[in-house]
Amino acid sequence: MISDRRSFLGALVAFGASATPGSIWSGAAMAGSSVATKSATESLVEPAVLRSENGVLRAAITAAPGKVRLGEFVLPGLLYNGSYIPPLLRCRLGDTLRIAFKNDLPDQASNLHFHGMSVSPNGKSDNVFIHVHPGEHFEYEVHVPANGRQGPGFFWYHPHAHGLVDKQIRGGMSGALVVDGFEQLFPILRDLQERFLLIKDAELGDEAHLLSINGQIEPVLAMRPGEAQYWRIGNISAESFIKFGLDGVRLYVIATDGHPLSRPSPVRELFLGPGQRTDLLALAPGPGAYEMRTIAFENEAWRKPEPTRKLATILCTGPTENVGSEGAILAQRVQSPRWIDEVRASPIARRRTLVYSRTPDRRLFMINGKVMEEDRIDESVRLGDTEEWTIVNTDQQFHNFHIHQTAFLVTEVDGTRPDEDSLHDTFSVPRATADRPGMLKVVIPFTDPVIAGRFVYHCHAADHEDKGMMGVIEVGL
Ligand SMILES: [Cu+2]
Repeated sequence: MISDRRSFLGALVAFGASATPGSIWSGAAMAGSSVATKSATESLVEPAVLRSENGVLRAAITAAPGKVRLGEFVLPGLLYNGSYIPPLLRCRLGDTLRIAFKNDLPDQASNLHFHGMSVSPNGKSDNVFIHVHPGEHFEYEVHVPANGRQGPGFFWYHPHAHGLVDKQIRGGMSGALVVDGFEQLFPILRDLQERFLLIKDAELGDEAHLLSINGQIEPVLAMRPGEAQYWRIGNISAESFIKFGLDGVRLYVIATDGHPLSRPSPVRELFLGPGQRTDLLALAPGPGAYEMRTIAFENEAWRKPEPTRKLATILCTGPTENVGSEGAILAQRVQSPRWIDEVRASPIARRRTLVYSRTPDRRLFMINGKVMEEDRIDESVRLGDTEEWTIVNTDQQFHNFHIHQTAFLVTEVDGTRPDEDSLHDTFSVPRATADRPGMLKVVIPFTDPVIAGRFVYHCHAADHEDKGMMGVIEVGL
């Protein structure tokens, strides 16, 4: 739309982009304002990695304003260590994360949250009630239990200072966190190339936005014909619900939000709300170029779906590989006990209902009619209990449900019972229709002693969370 293009040019001038207007778009800035850019031919770049050594992951992470270059655009960002894709943190069960966090943002508090981790919410650990003010340091010390519910998997880190989260994640403050060892569950992974696809969404003004993978616009992923690769895809954007699929390449899910399936499960398309991750085996077809594209869907009843757009190109060239035949993939079975089996076998100690709503002017988003207050405890839960929570969405747009320190089992979505083979820590709550609210039912284990304490649950569309759609839970004896 023309108005978008004009304001866009204004933004580009303001932030010093060097592109000339004629070269900025190969496609139009579409209705709904997703922006198509010139096709790139850049190979996908893996994020930089920081690994634990001798049981300790030492990292210094500084939040500060900085410029972000995304394809042809230069934008003002809020960055960790000056990078739109900050270091991927890799540790193992039993390790301690010692992270020196410095807030060099000039005007706003921040902190760190370790999304999806079953670790302590107290003290210097994964404590979202810590506020690190501008100019201040905080030394995080997060112990990853060797023998708790926490297993190997793909998680992420981002700020959680209430009211400021959306702006900071959208500016670039989010990165990947991995607990290594997943290959012990799926031995085939030992032979495969591992790739991270970290999806972010940058704001370009006037609702125009720019989806990227590893900070790249429409990157190229090289595969050999017939090759299997290990893909770890994370939606680490602030608030985007993204449905997408691939031509040609066959996909088999092996984990959701870091939690293993019992066996690889073929999938044709993926729907990842903000905060969700999935681990997949990707099996390349014959030689050729294939596209990863978004799939249009109606996120908000009052807005037309955004048009489909390209996310990446999969380029299959070179000699044929034999490593990843479909038979070898489908023969994989997780032999060790899984947390999901414990959750399924646990009696429901209590049922609760959370009703999501908002004010018509969109200034307040609520759970059970209340906006978040850090000093109020909304739900008190007994350690050791497993509960069933029903999230009722009265709003005609998607929200999602995320709870800190524990995963959950999805048992019902809008009246249908999905055949779930893995746990989640974040899951989309369908929007209301004109006739009835959207509904998600989950079973949540509060069984790991390490999670005792005070933490939060919320919609992970960070704008909604900032505007109140969050509650405080206390798990105790
Ligand atoms: Cu929401």
